[in-house]
Amino acid sequence: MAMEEKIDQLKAQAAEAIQNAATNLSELDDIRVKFLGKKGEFTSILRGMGAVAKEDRPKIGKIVNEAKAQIEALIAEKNEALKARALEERLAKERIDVTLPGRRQPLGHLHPLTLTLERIKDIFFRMGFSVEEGPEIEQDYFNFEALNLPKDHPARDMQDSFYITDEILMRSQTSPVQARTMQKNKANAPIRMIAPGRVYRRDEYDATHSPMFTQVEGLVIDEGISLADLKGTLELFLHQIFGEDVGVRFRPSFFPFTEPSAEVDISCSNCHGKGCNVCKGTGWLEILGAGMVHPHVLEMSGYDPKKVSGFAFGMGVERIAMLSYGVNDLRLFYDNDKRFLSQF
Ligand code: 2NL
Repeated sequence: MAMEEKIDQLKAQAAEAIQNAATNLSELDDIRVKFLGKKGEFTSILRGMGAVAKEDRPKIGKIVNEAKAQIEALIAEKNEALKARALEERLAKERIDVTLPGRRQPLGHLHPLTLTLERIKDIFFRMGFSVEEGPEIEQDYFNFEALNLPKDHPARDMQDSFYITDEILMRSQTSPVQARTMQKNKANAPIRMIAPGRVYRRDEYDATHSPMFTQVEGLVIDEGISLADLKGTLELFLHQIFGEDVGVRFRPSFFPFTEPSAEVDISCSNCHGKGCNVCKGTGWLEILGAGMVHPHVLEMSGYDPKKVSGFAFGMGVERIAMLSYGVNDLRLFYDNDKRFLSQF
């Protein structure tokens, strides 16, 4: 019978298409629509049933439905096979080699200024100094007045400051921490302290200046403290930080809060005293300011200059770091460029 032949033919076509043509799930779906869909081949056969003799209709209908069921089964089978193959492909592609070495987490480290400050603190700690801290936003009184720098004192120009109000400023030195410590202490109680921290001055920003830098100041007060103690302490410190063979010299100078005052130089590490462009031909590098605490400063903070005396000093941590690491531009410490920082 022509109808039965046509159904057999369609079945064979569908089976072949499913077997060979379908290489992925969407192609398989196209085949399903083509044969079994609403406008598909088998639907059109069922529509053509009008032309079939009445008594033959149930038989043809049965054959069509069986054929459709067989094709559906083939599609389901192929569907499973394609899914399994897709999964295999994905597993092969996304395979993880658990024997590969892990990705290393880059480890940070301390900033060169922190490293330098730690070395400075460690040297003074071993000489029995305590480490004191204080506010960066400071009262004019502690920053200047208590240090023998009254309001109209010309030496205030030396460190043009950032004022917030007439009475409040960004501290221009860490000496207010010493002044606060002295005033907190009982009268004439001995002091052996350093005050490290950030200070602010209205300076240019260039290779050797910055409006913000790190300072360490020190203060020793006790009965019978002399210039010999100052020299011995600072010489010991400089030999520990720059090496035993470094030369140290003291030059007379002026600070409003010390009398007498000195500037302390070390021999140039670049030319060992011969004179070069680093030391501007002198063979020496200025590294510290120091002096015997002015009697006014002692008195103002409740100490009796007839009973006790003291010495004080100040240094820039950036300058020490530049000299010990051979860095020629201070701005490198603040740029946060990892190519620079990773070298320490
Ligand atoms: C420098 C100079 C110096 C002081 C700081 C000081 C503090 C008190 C009393 C007396 Cl409470 N003096 N500090 C003394 C001499 C020099 O620093 O070149 N700093 C970067």
